[in-house]
Amino acid sequence: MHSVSSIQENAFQALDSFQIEIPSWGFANTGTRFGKFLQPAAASTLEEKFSDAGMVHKLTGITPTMALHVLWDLPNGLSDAATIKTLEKQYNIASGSINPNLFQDQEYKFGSLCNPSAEIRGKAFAHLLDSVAIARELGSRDISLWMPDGSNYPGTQSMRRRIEWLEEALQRTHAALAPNQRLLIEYKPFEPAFYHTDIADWGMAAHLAMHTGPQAVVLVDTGHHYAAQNIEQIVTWLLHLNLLGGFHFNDRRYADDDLTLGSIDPYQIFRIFHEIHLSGPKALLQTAFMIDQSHNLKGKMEAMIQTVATAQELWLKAALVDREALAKLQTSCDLISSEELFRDAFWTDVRPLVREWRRLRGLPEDPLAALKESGYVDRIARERGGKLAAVSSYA
Ligand code: PSV
Ligand code: MN
Ligand code: MN
Repeated sequence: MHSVSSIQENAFQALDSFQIEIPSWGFANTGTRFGKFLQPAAASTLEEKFSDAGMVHKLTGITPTMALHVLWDLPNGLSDAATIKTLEKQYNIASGSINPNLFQDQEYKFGSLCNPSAEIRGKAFAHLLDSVAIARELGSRDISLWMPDGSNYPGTQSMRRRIEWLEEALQRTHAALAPNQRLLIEYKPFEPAFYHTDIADWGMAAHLAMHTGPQAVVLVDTGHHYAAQNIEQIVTWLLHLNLLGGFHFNDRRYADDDLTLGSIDPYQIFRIFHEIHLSGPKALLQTAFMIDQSHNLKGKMEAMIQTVATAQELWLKAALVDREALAKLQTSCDLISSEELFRDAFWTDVRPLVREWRRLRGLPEDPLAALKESGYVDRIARERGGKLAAVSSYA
């Protein structure tokens, strides 16, 4: 039996170890292919995104970095880096992962790095190199690659040749990385391509990472799996292979819905976090926790803070699993006791512990309520409301 103070000590240690990156595109107006519902408080400039991210960090204390999408946030490439450095200081938010954009240009109709045209492949590769340079300039460790490449109809593309083109491009990108940089390879089973996708699952991503080089690792976006796939088992394999680079967290009901984390299945995230806790502090250092959500209907600030707080609670719940006791029960195949031990942690109401942790660190105990009281959303809605919102049309 653990004493109350040792539970609190472990809990606070777990909370101290947890940070999560927020995406710039989570503050902008996004939508579905059927349209967008514009929100007056949505950010349409880079400064507004930094301001929003800074506010989320101020209220939660655990989101010191913001992921940037090159085309949406640095339309002029490297020359925008100086502005970003000023904004970082002004709003107390550092640049996080750098996301190349290989999916919006008209030329990518038949693919980017896997396009049959050598010229278009070259253009996509040049964009990757630019993204590596931007990351280096901004001191970002991770370049987070997702590409939409694939095809819609059988027989219309050579899947085989496209593997070879991809392997080559990634190896050449790896050669441009600084020693402290990493290339995160994200997979997704379908959408926008509906017949074949060039990096469709974790096996393909893992192969590509191994083939590419030691600084290439896999990114798991929780929304990028078929229904009923065991994501924590995939995470376990990647940890075992030392190939897990990070996560894009979001929740889903059907496909890549990008709903707020834990809104549909919080137990799923708990089970993933349990595997990270099992792997120890080194695995944690190498695992980038990032949010990849766009809030179509919920208020953007509210949704982001709700997500961050939910992630924090689930991280703590997973930390509460008595892993030693669980290992013994697993060895003796005591099914009910082991499952109940696991579920007990999940069902523990950790919110009082998190509130206490926040209080001791001078943070608001209830960040969502603090956001409301601050009047921030009302103010930005007034200030930004008149402007036409920026377009980030695909998420
Ligand atoms: C693609 O669905 C994706 O998950 C990639 O990570 C993109 O960078 C992101 O969404 C854009 O929202
Ligand atoms: Mn993603
Ligand atoms: Mn996605």
